[in-house]
Amino acid sequence: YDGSDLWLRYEPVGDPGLLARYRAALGAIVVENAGRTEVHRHTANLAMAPGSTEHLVRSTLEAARDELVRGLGGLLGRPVPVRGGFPGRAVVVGTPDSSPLVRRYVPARDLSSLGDDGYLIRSVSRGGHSSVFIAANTDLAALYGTFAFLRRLQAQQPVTGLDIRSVPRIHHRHLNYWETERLYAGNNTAGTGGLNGENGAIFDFAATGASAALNLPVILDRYLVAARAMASVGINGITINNVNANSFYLTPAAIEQEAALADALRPYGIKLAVSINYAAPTDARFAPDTLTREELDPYSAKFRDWWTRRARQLQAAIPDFMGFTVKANSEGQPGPQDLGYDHGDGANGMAAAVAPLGMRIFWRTFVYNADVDADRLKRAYLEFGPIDEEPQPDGTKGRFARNVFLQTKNGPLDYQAREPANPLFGRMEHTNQALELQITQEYTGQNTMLCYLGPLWEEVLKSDTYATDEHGRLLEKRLVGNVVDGTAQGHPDSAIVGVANFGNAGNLTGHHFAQANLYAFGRLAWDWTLDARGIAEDWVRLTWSNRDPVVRTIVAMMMGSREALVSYQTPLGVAHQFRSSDHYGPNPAERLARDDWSPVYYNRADRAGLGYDRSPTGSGFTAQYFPVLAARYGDIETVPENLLMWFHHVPWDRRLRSGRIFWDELVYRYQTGVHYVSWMRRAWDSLEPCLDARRFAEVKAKLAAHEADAGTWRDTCVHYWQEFNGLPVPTDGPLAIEIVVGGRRIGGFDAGAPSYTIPVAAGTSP
Ligand code: BDP
Repeated sequence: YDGSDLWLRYEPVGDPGLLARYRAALGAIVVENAGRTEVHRHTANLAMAPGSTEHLVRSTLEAARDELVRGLGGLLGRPVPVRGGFPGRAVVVGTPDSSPLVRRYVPARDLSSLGDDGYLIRSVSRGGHSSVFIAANTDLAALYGTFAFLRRLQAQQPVTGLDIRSVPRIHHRHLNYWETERLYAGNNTAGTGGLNGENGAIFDFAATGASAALNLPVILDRYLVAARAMASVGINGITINNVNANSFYLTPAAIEQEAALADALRPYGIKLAVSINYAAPTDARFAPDTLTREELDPYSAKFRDWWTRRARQLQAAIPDFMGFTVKANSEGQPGPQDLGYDHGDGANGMAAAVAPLGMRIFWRTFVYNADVDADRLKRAYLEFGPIDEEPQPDGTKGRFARNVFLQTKNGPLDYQAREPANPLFGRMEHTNQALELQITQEYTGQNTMLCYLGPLWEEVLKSDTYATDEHGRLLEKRLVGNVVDGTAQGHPDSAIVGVANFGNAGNLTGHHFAQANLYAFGRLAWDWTLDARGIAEDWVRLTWSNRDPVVRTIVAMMMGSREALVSYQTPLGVAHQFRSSDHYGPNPAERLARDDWSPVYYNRADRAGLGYDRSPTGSGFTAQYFPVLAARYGDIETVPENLLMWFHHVPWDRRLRSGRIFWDELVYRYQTGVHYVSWMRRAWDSLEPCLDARRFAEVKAKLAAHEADAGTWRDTCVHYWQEFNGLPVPTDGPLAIEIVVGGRRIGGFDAGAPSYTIPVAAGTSP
């Protein structure tokens, strides 16, 4: 088995008793009126590659029916027939609109609170037989319910006596697809061509040529696996190109291909958006419809009309096109500031251009400029905060238009393995905010290291902003997740975005365990209150095995993996020590032309100590947080140790909570991280008899490289710090590693004293 079906494997149920029960309960599939909507407009461009096991479906209900045929057939080890009528012992899928059975057996009031995306799964008895109803208000939600039901069987949970209801907390659950730029995920060079040498991307566009059919059919089967995987966890949109945007994606040749892609993804509820360059109107490819640089004025009719025309073209080909993602005045990209305007002017100009078409603008807040403020982290709030506060003529506050989302990375720096939450969350009261997480492992081991990001995201989503009202009183329900889902500030619209890791590798993500990050993102996007451990367990059962010892071991490996990575790469809050060429290996000594791209800028190593002082006596960045956090982070006595160097320059001999001095503690952390990887390698080896040969061997090979590279991180960093402090490296006693989640020990290994604990998902709150 090569991993190419991700978690949609549908392996036959191994336990004979359970198999018999499933077979007895699930005798037929009933999806009334499955073929009634025709959703393909560009079908001429779509065809499967010869020998593909995927096939095109025409409607969402057809996708649900086919998934049940595939899933139940696989799990039950024999075909389950599709039937009309009401045969009993059936799985019935539909909406009141599509299905007379749903109208008859599911009371309308039970559906009324499900919204457009929620579903219910319930057992219904009739004539001595029980059937399972998967019902919703829309076909898409019925598809979500179908996947959730199949997940139950995959994880060997009961399928009788069901009464399940699930509604997502966040409306827009999107991926941003950037692998075209640096290929961190599963890529090899055996692509079929692709735009500008962007081999390795899953969406493989032909740069030239009249026919949109040029590359699509060859890889359509892979798109459909990706589409099913996305839909199975509720992802409902994707921005298909890099944020450092190439305007090709707005040209007619590209739009024709995007339309074909949109058609293939539409039955699965995945809508398209495109990243744009603010100065696209000046691009010669649009001649004679081009503007001059001076005409990029966001208030001018010329500028707005240009974008309206582009949006119209897209909408004509893709009726449900979502809008644009914009990286402006960030890392050299053009933007409204080039003409003396601010982000509010620029975002609103574009928003006005697309609002009549029902589209949105996702405007990124990833801005920094160390020439203006010495501390790069301060820039985003300085640029966006005042616009959010600005009084409006109608008496309200905040200038950003309603159809603008500000898209903000979880931390104030750049997708590091640990960051405090971005201070923009909680402070931007009057603006729609989308949380942007990085699924692809740019800074977390890329395609080589096993790093489960669930704990990182859980930590962020459950971080308290400690927001206060105008009297300084703490407000209720102000976790980052509450801000993102709109409940904290009463925003009706909400969004979360994951920068995704599909490539053209057979298993789509390169490292088999990178699939877990995609899965976890989707599950958390649906319900951010879930815990990362439970998600990991689900994923392991769906992807690897249902045998309890195997599940326990793999979950334990995953749950400690991120904390281990933090330990051997950037322990105790030192950030961004990556070599600039690839963001994979270490280079703490690197000094680049730009200060704020340089590891030395972040580590500030000197004879006195290590770390960046952002306290009131340093850069003062801590003041951007609400008072509780500002005080906690600003004081070296109270800052959480896992963020120590994020906020303070720490003396080498400072005594830490373990009783060790800072230098010794630092070295122990590096050691611990490497030891953990060695333990993961041994734990994996112990699973050989229980796992399929190919994937076992592939992960084994990755873990060997992982272990070596973790050692390189430790050695490079420790030796470099030593050049400043001249202190001896403390002897490496054997370590006992415990993996503790939420106070509960879930695994670890004992190699003798001194004992050492990796606090998993301990969070940055106390
Ligand atoms: C950085 C990446 C760069 C992205 C940038 C961004 O290295 O490729 O363009 O983030 O988010 O981490 O815009």
